[in-house]
Amino acid sequence: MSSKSQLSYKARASNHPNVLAKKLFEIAEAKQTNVTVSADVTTTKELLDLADRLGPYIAVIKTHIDILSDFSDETITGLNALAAKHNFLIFEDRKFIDIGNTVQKQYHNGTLRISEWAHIINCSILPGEGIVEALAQTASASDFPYGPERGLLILAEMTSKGSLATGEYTKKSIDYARKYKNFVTGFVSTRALGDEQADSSLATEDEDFVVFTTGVNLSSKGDKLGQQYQTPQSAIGRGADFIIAGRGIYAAPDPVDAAKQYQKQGWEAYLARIGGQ
Ligand code: 5BU
Repeated sequence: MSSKSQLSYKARASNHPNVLAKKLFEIAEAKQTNVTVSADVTTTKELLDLADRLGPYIAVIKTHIDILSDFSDETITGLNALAAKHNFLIFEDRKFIDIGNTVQKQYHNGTLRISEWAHIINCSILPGEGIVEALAQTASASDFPYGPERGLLILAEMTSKGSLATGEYTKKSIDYARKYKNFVTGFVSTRALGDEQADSSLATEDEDFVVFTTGVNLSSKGDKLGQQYQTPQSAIGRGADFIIAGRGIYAAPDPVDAAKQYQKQGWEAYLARIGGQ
């Protein structure tokens, strides 16, 4: 577990060098929630409706914007307005995985204009270091107005059965995060990632990557397509700073009630981890 996992969100926000990590911890502290809802619905109306109803209980909304059947300017305007209204960040789970030149075009402009509205994006490092460098370059371009409010999570591990994001791949994820730490806010992983044979010469004393863990569900152990679940307690005990739940919340009989339940359990597990500071 990272040495910073035992600290409060407030302490970690206080002088975090990564602007987006600081913002995430500030939101978690202010709203007393570490829940990210994975809003995997397929129309703009459903997405905005969920974002508005669940907004008070979540820190982040995670989207798969390409599954919407009716994506338009209205989707972006609506999401942005709700993010401001409820003080949450938007994470587009696009999982970029291509050569640098292509991902720059997929991230910026294009039909989905992801760089305009998604505070957080993620990528696989399967293509090598260039993908991280390319995305960081786009976000720091002098004509890109949102630069400081953008961050990248490296997909260091996956929750699905038989995932190949392990071993050397995970170690390299740590190396690249360290090398591009201004833009890399943290990881999507099933646990906090320590040194484990990554290149420790790249580590700094103030290193504090944010860990997002998907596959969190209170009532199921998995699905029929290889998804594997753990509870909020287990994810946070293993080092998750933010827990991501999809069907456990949006497909519950009452999504608001479910969001409140994940918020409560996630927050209690966090308090237990930091020892009630
Ligand atoms: P679920 O309904 O809670 O199973 O949804 C999980 C979400 O997290 C879904 O949007 C996936 O695409 C996403 N996900 C995941 O399940 N596992 C992973 O390792 C990663 C993302 Br990365």
